[in-house]
Amino acid sequence: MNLPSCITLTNEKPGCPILNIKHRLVTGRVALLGGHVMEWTPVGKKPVLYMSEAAVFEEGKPIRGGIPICWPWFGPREGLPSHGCVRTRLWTLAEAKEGTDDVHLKLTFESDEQTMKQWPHAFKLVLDVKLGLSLRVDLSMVHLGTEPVEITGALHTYLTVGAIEKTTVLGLDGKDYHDTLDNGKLKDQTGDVAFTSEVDRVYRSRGDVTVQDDEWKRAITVSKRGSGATVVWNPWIEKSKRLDDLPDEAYHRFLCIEAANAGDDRIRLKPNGSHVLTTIIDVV
Ligand code: TA6
Repeated sequence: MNLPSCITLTNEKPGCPILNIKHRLVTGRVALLGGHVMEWTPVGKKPVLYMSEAAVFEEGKPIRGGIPICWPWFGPREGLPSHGCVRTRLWTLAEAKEGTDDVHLKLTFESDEQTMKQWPHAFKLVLDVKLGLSLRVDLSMVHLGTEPVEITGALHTYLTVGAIEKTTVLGLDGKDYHDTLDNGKLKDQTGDVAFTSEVDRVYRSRGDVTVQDDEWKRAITVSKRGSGATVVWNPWIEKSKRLDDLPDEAYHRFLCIEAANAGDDRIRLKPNGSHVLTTIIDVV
C-alpha cells in the first residue's frame, strides 16, 4: 500500500510493524500488532497516551500502554487470554489517508482458525483511528456466526499524567460501580475519583469524564459512544511490581479510562448484527 508522506512503516520490533505518523498537527504511532494505538501527541502538547517503557512487542503478547483492544470479552476468562483474543494478533492496514487536519487509518481483523478455538464464532472487526488535535477510535464489530452471542470489550486507554496523587477524575459523581477489588460489589461514587491505592472499577456510565492533572496543569476529556461502562484503573504499587512489562514506579504516571461494554453493559448480537464502540480523547 502506498502510504501518505506523513507515515513511515518501521519494524524495529521483529514481527511488529509500527506506523509512525508525523503530521503538522500531530505525531503518533500505531502498531499492527493488536491494532494498537501506541502514541498520540497533538502539536505543542505532551504525549497523551502512556506507553510502558518495559512494553513487549511480540505476537501472542499484549502491548502495555496506549489503547489495547479488549474484545470479544473483557477481563479474565478461564483457560483463555485476558481481555479477549484480538489484542495479541496482527491486524491488517486497509487504508491510510492524510488530511489537512488529521490522519485517518483503517485497520481490520477477521476471525480465523486460531480465534475460532478461543471464540467459536466468525466475526469481522474494523478499527478507524483519526489522529489530529483530537483522537477518535471507533471499533466496529460484525458478528458473522450462526448463533446469537453476548460480547464485552473495551478500548483500554492508558493516559499519561504528571502525578497520580495530584490527579482526579471528574464526571462520575453519583454513578454506581462494580468494585473489581471487592468481588465486583456494587458501590456508589461520591465526588471526584482520587487515587491513594489500587483502583479497579467498572462504572455504570454513558457520560464523558475529565482527567484533571494538577501536576502538569492540564485536563484530558474522554467521551464515548456505544458504551455503558467506564472502567477506571490504576494498579498502584504492589500490582505494578507484579507486572513484568511495567516499571515499578510507573503507576505514578498513568491511569486507564476505558470506554467499555463490561459489567452490566453487555452487547447481544444476532447473526449479522453489529455494534460500534467509540472513544474520543481531547487535551486542554
Ligand atoms: O481494565 C482494568 C483491568 O481489567 C485490571 O483488572 C487489570 O487486569 C488491567 O485490566 C490490565 O489487564 P492486562 O491483562 O492488560 O494486564
